[in-house]
Amino acid sequence: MNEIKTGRILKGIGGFYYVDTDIGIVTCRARGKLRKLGETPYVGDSVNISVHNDMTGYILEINERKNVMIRPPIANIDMIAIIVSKAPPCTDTYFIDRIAAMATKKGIEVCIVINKCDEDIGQELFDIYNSTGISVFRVSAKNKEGLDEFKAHLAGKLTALTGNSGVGKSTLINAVLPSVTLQTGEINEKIGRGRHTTRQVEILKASEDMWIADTPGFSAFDITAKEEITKENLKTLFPDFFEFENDCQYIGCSHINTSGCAVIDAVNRGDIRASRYESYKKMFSEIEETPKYKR
Ligand SMILES: Nc1nc2c(ncn2[C@@H]2O[C@H](COP(=O)(O)OP(=O)(O)OP(=O)(O)O)[C@@H](O)[C@H]2O)c(=O)[nH]1
Ligand SMILES: [Mg+2]
Ligand SMILES: [Zn+2]
Repeated sequence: MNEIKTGRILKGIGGFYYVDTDIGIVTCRARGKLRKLGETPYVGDSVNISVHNDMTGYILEINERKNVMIRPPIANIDMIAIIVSKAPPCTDTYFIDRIAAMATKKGIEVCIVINKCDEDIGQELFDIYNSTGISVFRVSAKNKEGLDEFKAHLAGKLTALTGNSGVGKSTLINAVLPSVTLQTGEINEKIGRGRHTTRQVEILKASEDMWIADTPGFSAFDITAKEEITKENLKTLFPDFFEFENDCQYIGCSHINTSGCAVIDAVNRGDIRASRYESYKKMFSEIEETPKYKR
């Protein structure tokens, strides 16, 4: 007898999908009809499946997605945790700001985790992002320090970890979930970068309402909200500008080279961090140069 169940895809390997249901993990293939429709199940998808007695089954349909990322492929994320570090491989603020803006465009909550605080507490990064209203945590995944506050923030969500290779995403998950042993990689000492140890996205279930996804390093991570970001709406993705922009002289001020711009004044006073404004300008000119973003 086949039973119909709904569950979440935790992992997909070689045409098999591991679906978490209330009767356990079911190993599924996608039904031929889905493939014909060109529908690819993603990790994170909520799916309806038909289960056999031996806990194998078929994915019948993919339920509507809240959001979806293409590289790495993952759906229905509640939060993106950007893992950063001031110790090698040092994270560039522009990368952080791009991910934060794109996630915000998709309506996905963002938090920032400064890892490797045993080597460098990342004071500058902490100050910059604390001033944006984004939640910032400081941890050492290696020494298992500072984890409680971050863990509390994960409750009730599917959180995808992202960040440049070698920043410690997999080490952090191993520290947060003692039952898990993900593979981690050394930093290449010559170039000070990670080695892209994690190659696939995988969701780990921390508890009944807490899910964490390990993902490959940042270079493979693109958020498809790109094409929805325009010169007009870009500033709405920088919450640290909000309290100043009502005082701009021009309605609809783009905060680029305009006189009477209260955002530029705030940058000059140090009330908005220079690196944040630099990222804004860089994204703005990227949009100008590419009238229609392509994937
Ligand atoms: N000093 C220090 N080293 C750490 C910390 N966390 C991770 N590392 C080290 O950083 C290196 C990379 O860690 P990973 O967890 O593999 O990094 P990752 O972000 O998963 O990298 P990719 O899978 O390549 O994207 C390893 O040598 C870890 O031991 C930390 O808190 N402090
Ligand atoms: Mg990894
Ligand atoms: Zn302005």
